[in-house]
Amino acid sequence: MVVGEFFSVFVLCCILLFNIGAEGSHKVYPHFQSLKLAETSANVKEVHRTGFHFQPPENWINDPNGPMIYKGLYHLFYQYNPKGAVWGNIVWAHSVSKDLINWEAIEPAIWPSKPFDINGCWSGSVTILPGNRPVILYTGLDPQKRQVQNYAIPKNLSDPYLREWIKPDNNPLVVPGKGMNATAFRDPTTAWWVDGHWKMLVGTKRKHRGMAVLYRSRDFMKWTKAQHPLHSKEHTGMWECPDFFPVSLHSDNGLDTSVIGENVKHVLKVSLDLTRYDYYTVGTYDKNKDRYIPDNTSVDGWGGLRYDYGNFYASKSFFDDVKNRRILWGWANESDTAAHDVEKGWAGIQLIPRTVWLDSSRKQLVQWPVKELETLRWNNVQLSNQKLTKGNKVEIKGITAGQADVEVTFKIPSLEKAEPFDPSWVNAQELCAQKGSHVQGGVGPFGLLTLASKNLEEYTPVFFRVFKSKDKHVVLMCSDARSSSLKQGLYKPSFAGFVDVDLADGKLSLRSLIDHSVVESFGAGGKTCISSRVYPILAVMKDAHLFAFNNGSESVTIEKLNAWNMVKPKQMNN
Ligand SMILES: *[C@@H]1O[C@H](CO)[C@@H](O)[C@H](O)[C@H]1NC(C)=O
Ligand SMILES: *[C@@H]1O[C@H](CO)[C@@H](O)[C@H](O)[C@H]1NC(C)=O
Ligand SMILES: *[C@@H]1O[C@H](CO)[C@@H](O)[C@H](O)[C@H]1NC(C)=O
Ligand SMILES: *[C@@H]1O[C@H](CO)[C@@H](O)[C@H](O)[C@H]1NC(C)=O
Ligand SMILES: *[C@H]1O[C@@H](CO)[C@H](O)[C@@H](O)[C@@H]1NC(C)=O
Repeated sequence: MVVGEFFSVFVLCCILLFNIGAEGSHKVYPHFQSLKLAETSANVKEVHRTGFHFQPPENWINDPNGPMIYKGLYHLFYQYNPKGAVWGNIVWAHSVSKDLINWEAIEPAIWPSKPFDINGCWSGSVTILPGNRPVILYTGLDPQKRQVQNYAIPKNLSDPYLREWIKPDNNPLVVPGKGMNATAFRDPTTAWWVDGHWKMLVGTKRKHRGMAVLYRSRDFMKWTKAQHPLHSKEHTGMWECPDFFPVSLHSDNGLDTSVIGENVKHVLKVSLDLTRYDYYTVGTYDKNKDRYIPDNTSVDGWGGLRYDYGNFYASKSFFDDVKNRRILWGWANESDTAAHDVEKGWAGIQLIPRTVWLDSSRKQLVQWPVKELETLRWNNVQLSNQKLTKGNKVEIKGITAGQADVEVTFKIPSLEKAEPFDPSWVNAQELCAQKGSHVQGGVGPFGLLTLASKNLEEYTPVFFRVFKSKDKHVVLMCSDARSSSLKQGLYKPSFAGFVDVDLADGKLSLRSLIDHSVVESFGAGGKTCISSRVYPILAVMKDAHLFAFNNGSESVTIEKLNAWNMVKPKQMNN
């Protein structure tokens, strides 16, 4: 197809775009689903392509599925359209890795082929059964487009790559029961084993009440629905991709999903289709009543804690029993139009896998990029004891600022000048929109200007601002995309979250992973995380710059800053 033809088709598509509710929450672009542009300029395709994030060579991806470690290899499956850069034709693509960083793509694991998944193979999880036998639970769409829960097993357990999967004919294992909404019943969790039963969750809703329904089985084959959901919450809408796992009270180590007892708390995460963010609570699992009760320190629903206050959805965790850690994968979509995705030929990335554990406050989780990421660091640049007075900025030179890992600790000599906090400011994103990096404050804004053009025509500031409320300080963290690109028509939110941190030592740390079109940031050692997708047109490749800045009247000091170039992984699916 010549480019001219493409554009006339494209105009037509724009007029015809429509959204079928029953297809989950992805807009359906039937005309784009199988469309590949023969001639895509290398520039369009490559300038915003990530270097060290997980991304297949082309096409659409969404939810990470069934992550696990098996015989020394990490496996990641993910929702993938083999035919185009918009959602559709979804299969379970499959990649393996020795280190979570260098990935090798192998053939898809499952695709629609049997009555119980003929209309779709949607998200799910892996459970490792005794005897080291992984089994996939996933949502299939049957001939009536009902969402049913199926299983698949490896054909050859001696193959560490688990290349081939069998979908036995006794599927589906679970169908939507009487009174359940068959088009809102999906994403089975990893099952856990307690008191002689396997238990697993499926996300659903009843009217506007979101819920995680619980199923029990003795043999993993015959499943019975429990009378009550494990948990539900009114007015939250459809719960997608529930994830339920224990965290240790006494250590940062991860735990197998079946661990239960005195020394653990449980975490329930749900992806709220209505807001498209991942929320979690910390709470208690009562195994006898099969109920989960969030702690009174965790807000339940969409005012609650989020894994990431930016672009991060449909996440899934797994227990790595070799390194004793729980690892979390999350998907970030594009912030660009579907038409531009088609032009680029790709859409969606997986964010860097994160180790998660319970914070010592026991009120929230902490997340940090897996240690293996550091093997890509190269060419370290350092700064220390650099004072930044109001309006000052300092450029971090000597690294490729378009693809970098930067860690900085700021020292705040005094909190006296902190601006008063208005208790009505409950929405961090709105507050960040009001008080961006150019709105000078008392303590802050200070932080990094990532993916910045030389004269700041474009930049994505990631920064803190400290307020004083009645009895404590309130710390706001922003990753503000509003000035990220001169290009029109992009989604440029002022993503932000609050950071529950003790400022007694006067220190605040920030780490940002910068990778051409993504800035993934970890505030205060991973207490608050924010990921933004941005598409600068000036601040690209060699023309991207990185600065540290302060725009508060209180001076702050860069106690220590380390930045590294990031080399491309040796293998990245291509
Ligand atoms: C199973 O996998 C192992 C290891 O890759 C291989 O040696 C063996 O030939 C496979 N068996 C079959 C039946 O394919
Ligand atoms: C079932 O869920 C679908 C998808 O969210 C929704 O469009 C439909 O209204 C729901 N049906 C009922 C009876 O609630
Ligand atoms: C929250 O729960 C704890 C026990 O877990 C209790 O000691 C505390 O009083 C509760 N706080 C509120 C505000 O209900
Ligand atoms: C700092 O504030 C000044 C005054 O509003 C503004 O011109 C400048 O752009 C700000 N710096 C950043 C990095 O936003
Ligand atoms: C990612 O894209 C933006 C812009 O189109 C939407 O606003 C988000 O809802 C969407 N996020 C997800 C998880 O689909």
